[in-house]
Amino acid sequence: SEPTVLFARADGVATVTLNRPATLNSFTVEMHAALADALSAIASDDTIRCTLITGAGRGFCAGQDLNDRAVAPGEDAPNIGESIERRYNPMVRAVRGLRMPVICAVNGVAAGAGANLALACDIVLAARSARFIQAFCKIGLVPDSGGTWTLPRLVGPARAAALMMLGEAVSAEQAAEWGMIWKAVDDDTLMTEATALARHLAGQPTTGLALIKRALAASAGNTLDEQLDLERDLQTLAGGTADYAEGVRAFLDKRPPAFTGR
Ligand code: T3D
Repeated sequence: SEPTVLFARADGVATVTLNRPATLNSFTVEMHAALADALSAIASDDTIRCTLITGAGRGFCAGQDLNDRAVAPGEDAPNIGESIERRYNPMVRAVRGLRMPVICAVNGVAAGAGANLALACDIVLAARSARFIQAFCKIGLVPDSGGTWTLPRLVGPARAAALMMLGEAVSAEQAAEWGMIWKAVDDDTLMTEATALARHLAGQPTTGLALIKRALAASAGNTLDEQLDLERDLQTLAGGTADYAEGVRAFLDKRPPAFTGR
Protein backbone atom coordinates (compact mmCIF):
# COMPACT_ATOMS: atom_id res chain seq x y z
CA SER A 1 0.00 0.00 0.00
CA GLU A 2 0.99 3.67 -0.44
CA PRO A 3 3.33 5.09 2.22
CA THR A 4 1.41 7.45 4.55
CA VAL A 5 4.32 9.92 4.50
CA LEU A 6 6.54 10.65 1.51
CA PHE A 7 10.11 11.68 2.29
CA ALA A 8 12.62 13.11 -0.19
CA ARG A 9 16.02 14.80 0.19
CA ALA A 10 17.58 17.10 -2.44
CA ASP A 11 19.84 20.17 -2.40
CA GLY A 12 20.02 20.23 1.41
CA VAL A 13 16.22 20.22 1.70
CA ALA A 14 14.10 17.44 3.18
CA THR A 15 10.54 17.40 1.90
CA VAL A 16 7.95 15.59 4.00
CA THR A 17 4.53 15.05 2.41
CA LEU A 18 1.58 13.78 4.45
CA ASN A 19 0.01 11.21 2.15
CA ARG A 20 -3.47 10.01 3.08
CA PRO A 21 -5.34 12.24 0.64
CA ALA A 22 -8.66 10.33 0.75
CA THR A 23 -9.19 11.53 4.34
CA LEU A 24 -7.40 14.87 3.86
CA ASN A 25 -4.19 13.45 5.37
CA SER A 26 -5.75 12.86 8.77
CA PHE A 27 -3.56 11.16 11.38
CA THR A 28 -3.57 7.44 12.03
CA VAL A 29 -1.12 5.60 14.29
CA GLU A 30 0.67 4.52 11.13
CA MET A 31 1.00 8.05 9.73
CA HIS A 32 2.25 9.31 13.09
CA ALA A 33 4.93 6.59 13.09
CA ALA A 34 5.97 7.42 9.53
CA LEU A 35 6.17 11.14 10.32
CA ALA A 36 8.19 10.44 13.49
CA ASP A 37 10.62 8.33 11.43
CA ALA A 38 11.02 11.08 8.84
CA LEU A 39 11.59 13.75 11.49
CA SER A 40 14.16 11.63 13.28
CA ALA A 41 15.98 10.88 10.00
CA ILE A 42 16.11 14.64 9.35
CA ALA A 43 17.39 15.39 12.86
CA SER A 44 20.29 12.97 12.44
CA ASP A 45 21.33 14.02 8.91
CA ASP A 46 23.55 17.09 9.02
CA THR A 47 23.47 17.50 5.24
CA ILE A 48 19.84 18.60 5.58
CA ARG A 49 19.67 22.34 6.20
CA CYS A 50 15.96 23.02 5.72
CA THR A 51 12.76 21.00 6.08
CA LEU A 52 9.57 21.50 4.06
CA ILE A 53 6.30 19.93 5.24
CA THR A 54 3.23 19.73 2.98
CA GLY A 55 0.24 17.51 2.16
CA ALA A 56 -0.79 15.41 -0.85
CA GLY A 57 -4.08 16.09 -2.60
CA ARG A 58 -6.55 18.87 -1.84
CA GLY A 59 -6.02 19.08 1.94
CA PHE A 60 -3.01 19.71 4.16
CA CYS A 61 -4.14 17.73 7.22
CA ALA A 62 -7.53 17.24 8.92
CA GLY A 63 -6.12 16.27 12.34
CA GLN A 64 -6.87 12.96 14.00
CA ASP A 65 -8.58 10.37 11.75
CA LEU A 66 -11.95 10.19 13.47
CA ASN A 67 -12.67 6.78 11.94
CA ASP A 68 -10.35 5.47 14.66
CA ARG A 69 -12.31 7.26 17.41
CA ALA A 70 -15.86 5.95 17.08
CA VAL A 71 -17.25 4.87 20.48
CA ALA A 72 -20.39 2.72 20.59
CA PRO A 73 -22.99 3.68 23.22
CA GLY A 74 -22.10 1.96 26.49
CA GLU A 75 -18.50 1.39 25.41
CA ASP A 76 -15.68 2.94 27.49
CA ALA A 77 -14.24 6.22 26.19
CA PRO A 78 -10.75 5.79 24.70
CA ASN A 79 -7.89 7.42 26.61
CA ILE A 80 -6.96 10.02 24.04
CA GLY A 81 -4.61 11.71 26.50
CA GLU A 82 -2.35 8.75 25.86
CA SER A 83 -2.48 9.45 22.13
CA ILE A 84 -1.46 13.06 22.85
CA GLU A 85 1.41 11.92 25.09
CA ARG A 86 2.69 9.22 22.75
CA ARG A 87 2.10 10.80 19.34
CA TYR A 88 0.94 14.42 19.07
CA ASN A 89 3.24 15.91 21.72
CA PRO A 90 6.37 14.11 20.45
CA MET A 91 5.47 15.26 16.92
CA VAL A 92 5.34 18.92 17.95
CA ARG A 93 8.50 18.59 20.05
CA ALA A 94 10.28 16.97 17.10
CA VAL A 95 9.27 19.74 14.69
CA ARG A 96 10.16 22.53 17.14
CA GLY A 97 13.39 20.75 18.05
CA LEU A 98 14.81 20.55 14.51
CA ARG A 99 17.99 22.64 14.32
CA MET A 100 17.07 24.20 10.99
CA PRO A 101 14.23 26.23 9.52
CA VAL A 102 11.02 24.25 9.04
CA ILE A 103 8.74 25.57 6.30
CA CYS A 104 5.12 24.50 6.06
CA ALA A 105 3.41 24.71 2.68
CA VAL A 106 -0.27 24.50 3.57
CA ASN A 107 -1.75 23.28 0.32
CA GLY A 108 -5.36 23.05 1.48
CA VAL A 109 -7.52 22.80 4.59
CA ALA A 110 -5.63 22.47 7.89
CA ALA A 111 -7.97 21.40 10.69
CA GLY A 112 -7.50 20.31 14.30
CA ALA A 113 -4.02 18.97 14.95
CA GLY A 114 -3.33 19.63 11.25
CA ALA A 115 -3.74 23.37 11.80
CA ASN A 116 -1.54 23.29 14.87
CA LEU A 117 1.14 21.18 13.19
CA ALA A 118 1.39 23.98 10.62
CA LEU A 119 1.60 26.62 13.37
CA ALA A 120 4.46 24.69 15.01
CA CYS A 121 6.60 25.30 11.91
CA ASP A 122 8.91 28.32 11.57
CA ILE A 123 7.64 29.79 8.31
CA VAL A 124 4.15 29.01 7.02
CA LEU A 125 3.07 29.63 3.44
CA ALA A 126 -0.52 28.80 2.54
CA ALA A 127 -2.34 28.43 -0.76
CA ARG A 128 -5.03 31.10 -1.14
CA SER A 129 -7.69 28.36 -1.08
CA ALA A 130 -6.39 26.88 2.21
CA ARG A 131 -8.26 27.36 5.50
CA PHE A 132 -7.20 26.99 9.13
CA ILE A 133 -9.79 25.49 11.48
CA GLN A 134 -9.47 24.94 15.25
CA ALA A 135 -12.05 22.16 14.82
CA PHE A 136 -11.60 20.61 18.27
CA CYS A 137 -14.44 22.51 20.01
CA LYS A 138 -16.97 21.14 17.54
CA ILE A 139 -16.43 17.61 18.85
CA GLY A 140 -15.94 18.52 22.50
CA LEU A 141 -12.13 18.56 22.55
CA VAL A 142 -9.44 21.04 23.53
CA PRO A 143 -6.99 22.34 20.91
CA ASP A 144 -3.81 20.26 21.12
CA SER A 145 -0.47 19.96 19.32
CA GLY A 146 0.61 23.21 20.96
CA GLY A 147 -2.29 25.28 19.59
CA THR A 148 -3.20 26.79 22.97
CA TRP A 149 0.41 28.01 23.18
CA THR A 150 1.09 29.07 19.59
CA LEU A 151 -2.23 30.60 18.54
CA PRO A 152 -2.59 33.26 21.30
CA ARG A 153 1.04 34.24 20.73
CA LEU A 154 0.51 34.56 16.98
CA VAL A 155 -2.87 36.29 16.81
CA GLY A 156 -3.46 37.54 20.37
CA PRO A 157 -5.73 36.13 23.08
CA ALA A 158 -9.01 37.64 21.80
CA ARG A 159 -8.78 36.08 18.35
CA ALA A 160 -7.37 32.85 19.74
CA ALA A 161 -10.29 32.45 22.18
CA ALA A 162 -12.94 33.04 19.52
CA LEU A 163 -11.22 30.78 16.98
CA MET A 164 -10.87 27.99 19.53
CA MET A 165 -14.43 28.29 20.87
CA LEU A 166 -16.20 28.80 17.54
CA GLY A 167 -14.13 26.57 15.27
CA GLU A 168 -14.63 29.01 12.40
CA ALA A 169 -12.44 28.67 9.33
CA VAL A 170 -9.79 31.35 8.77
CA SER A 171 -8.80 31.93 5.15
CA ALA A 172 -5.14 31.97 4.17
CA GLU A 173 -5.31 35.70 3.48
CA GLN A 174 -6.94 36.45 6.82
CA ALA A 175 -4.33 34.26 8.54
CA ALA A 176 -1.56 36.26 6.85
CA GLU A 177 -3.20 39.59 7.76
CA TRP A 178 -3.47 38.48 11.39
CA GLY A 179 0.12 37.29 11.54
CA MET A 180 -0.89 33.65 12.04
CA ILE A 181 1.21 32.72 9.01
CA TRP A 182 3.90 34.32 6.88
CA LYS A 183 2.16 34.52 3.48
CA ALA A 184 -0.80 33.51 1.35
CA VAL A 185 0.22 32.66 -2.20
CA ASP A 186 -1.62 31.58 -5.34
CA ASP A 187 -2.51 27.89 -5.31
CA ASP A 188 -0.59 27.12 -8.48
CA THR A 189 2.62 28.79 -7.26
CA LEU A 190 2.60 27.47 -3.66
CA MET A 191 5.01 24.60 -4.22
CA THR A 192 7.42 26.54 -6.49
CA GLU A 193 7.55 29.38 -3.95
CA ALA A 194 7.92 27.04 -0.97
CA THR A 195 10.64 25.00 -2.69
CA ALA A 196 12.55 28.13 -3.72
CA LEU A 197 12.36 29.42 -0.15
CA ALA A 198 13.56 26.05 1.21
CA ARG A 199 16.50 25.96 -1.22
CA HIS A 200 17.42 29.53 -0.30
CA LEU A 201 17.38 28.71 3.42
CA ALA A 202 19.41 25.54 2.83
CA GLY A 203 22.23 27.78 1.54
CA GLN A 204 22.14 30.14 4.52
CA PRO A 205 24.13 30.02 7.81
CA THR A 206 22.32 26.99 9.28
CA THR A 207 23.92 27.23 12.72
CA GLY A 208 23.03 30.91 12.93
CA LEU A 209 19.44 30.15 11.95
CA ALA A 210 19.28 27.41 14.60
CA LEU A 211 20.42 29.97 17.18
CA ILE A 212 17.72 32.40 16.01
CA LYS A 213 15.22 29.58 16.51
CA ARG A 214 16.47 29.10 20.07
CA ALA A 215 16.19 32.82 20.82
CA LEU A 216 12.62 32.97 19.50
CA ALA A 217 11.57 29.86 21.42
CA ALA A 218 12.99 31.18 24.69
CA SER A 219 11.53 34.69 24.31
CA ALA A 220 8.01 33.47 25.11
CA GLY A 221 8.98 32.67 28.71
CA ASN A 222 11.75 35.20 29.34
CA THR A 223 11.93 38.72 30.74
CA LEU A 224 13.81 41.30 28.66
CA ASP A 225 16.79 40.97 31.03
CA GLU A 226 16.88 37.20 30.62
CA GLN A 227 16.53 37.54 26.87
CA LEU A 228 19.38 40.07 26.69
CA ASP A 229 21.60 37.58 28.51
CA LEU A 230 20.50 34.83 26.16
CA GLU A 231 21.23 37.00 23.11
CA ARG A 232 24.75 37.56 24.42
CA ASP A 233 25.26 33.81 24.84
CA LEU A 234 23.78 32.90 21.46
CA GLN A 235 25.74 35.68 19.74
CA THR A 236 28.92 34.29 21.34
CA LEU A 237 28.17 30.97 19.65
CA ALA A 238 27.17 32.61 16.35
CA GLY A 239 30.34 34.70 16.37
CA GLY A 240 32.41 31.51 16.54
CA THR A 241 30.94 29.96 13.39
CA ALA A 242 32.73 29.63 10.06
CA ASP A 243 29.66 31.12 8.36
CA TYR A 244 29.97 34.34 10.35
CA ALA A 245 33.61 34.70 9.30
CA GLU A 246 32.63 33.95 5.70
CA GLY A 247 29.69 36.41 5.83
CA VAL A 248 31.93 39.25 6.96
CA ARG A 249 34.71 38.35 4.45
CA ALA A 250 32.22 38.14 1.56
CA PHE A 251 30.70 41.50 2.53
CA LEU A 252 34.10 43.19 2.59
CA ASP A 253 35.13 41.49 -0.67
CA LYS A 254 31.82 42.59 -2.27
CA ARG A 255 31.03 39.00 -3.39
CA PRO A 256 28.19 36.59 -2.56
CA PRO A 257 28.95 34.46 0.53
CA ALA A 258 29.41 30.67 0.32
CA PHE A 259 27.94 29.35 3.56
CA THR A 260 28.55 25.79 4.71
CA GLY A 261 26.03 25.79 7.54
CA ARG A 262 28.77 25.53 10.17
O1 T3D B 1 -7.93 11.39 19.33
C1 T3D B 1 -6.84 11.80 19.66
O2 T3D B 1 -5.81 11.12 19.55
C2 T3D B 1 -6.75 13.19 20.19
C3 T3D B 1 -6.18 14.08 19.17
C4 T3D B 1 -6.96 14.94 18.50
C5 T3D B 1 -6.40 15.78 17.45
C6 T3D B 1 -7.43 16.31 16.50
O3 T3D B 1 -7.02 16.73 15.45
S1 T3D B 1 -9.09 16.35 16.88
C7 T3D B 1 -9.84 17.13 15.47
C8 T3D B 1 -10.12 16.13 14.39
N1 T3D B 1 -10.44 16.76 13.14
C9 T3D B 1 -11.63 17.30 12.87
O4 T3D B 1 -12.52 17.36 13.70
C10 T3D B 1 -11.85 17.79 11.46
C11 T3D B 1 -12.85 16.90 10.74
N2 T3D B 1 -12.97 17.29 9.35
C12 T3D B 1 -13.69 18.34 8.94
O5 T3D B 1 -14.26 19.09 9.71
C13 T3D B 1 -13.78 18.57 7.46
O6 T3D B 1 -13.49 17.37 6.79
C14 T3D B 1 -12.83 19.67 6.96
C15 T3D B 1 -13.32 21.04 7.43
C16 T3D B 1 -11.39 19.44 7.42
C17 T3D B 1 -12.83 19.67 5.41
O7 T3D B 1 -14.14 19.78 4.93
P1 T3D B 1 -14.44 19.51 3.39
O8 T3D B 1 -15.92 19.77 3.20
O9 T3D B 1 -13.48 20.27 2.55
O10 T3D B 1 -14.12 17.97 3.14
P2 T3D B 1 -14.93 16.68 3.66
O11 T3D B 1 -15.89 16.26 2.60
O12 T3D B 1 -15.47 16.92 5.02
O13 T3D B 1 -13.75 15.62 3.79
C18 T3D B 1 -13.28 14.87 2.67
C19 T3D B 1 -13.13 13.44 3.11
O14 T3D B 1 -12.18 13.36 4.16
C20 T3D B 1 -14.46 12.89 3.68
O15 T3D B 1 -14.50 11.52 3.39
P3 T3D B 1 -15.50 10.97 2.25
O16 T3D B 1 -16.86 11.48 2.57
O17 T3D B 1 -14.96 11.56 0.98
O18 T3D B 1 -15.36 9.50 2.32
C21 T3D B 1 -14.24 13.08 5.16
O19 T3D B 1 -15.01 12.21 5.94
C22 T3D B 1 -12.77 12.76 5.31
N3 T3D B 1 -12.21 13.38 6.52
C23 T3D B 1 -11.96 14.68 6.74
N4 T3D B 1 -11.45 14.86 7.95
C24 T3D B 1 -11.40 13.65 8.52
C25 T3D B 1 -11.88 12.70 7.62
N5 T3D B 1 -11.95 11.40 7.92
C26 T3D B 1 -11.51 11.03 9.14
N6 T3D B 1 -11.03 11.89 10.07
C27 T3D B 1 -10.96 13.20 9.81
N7 T3D B 1 -10.44 14.05 10.72
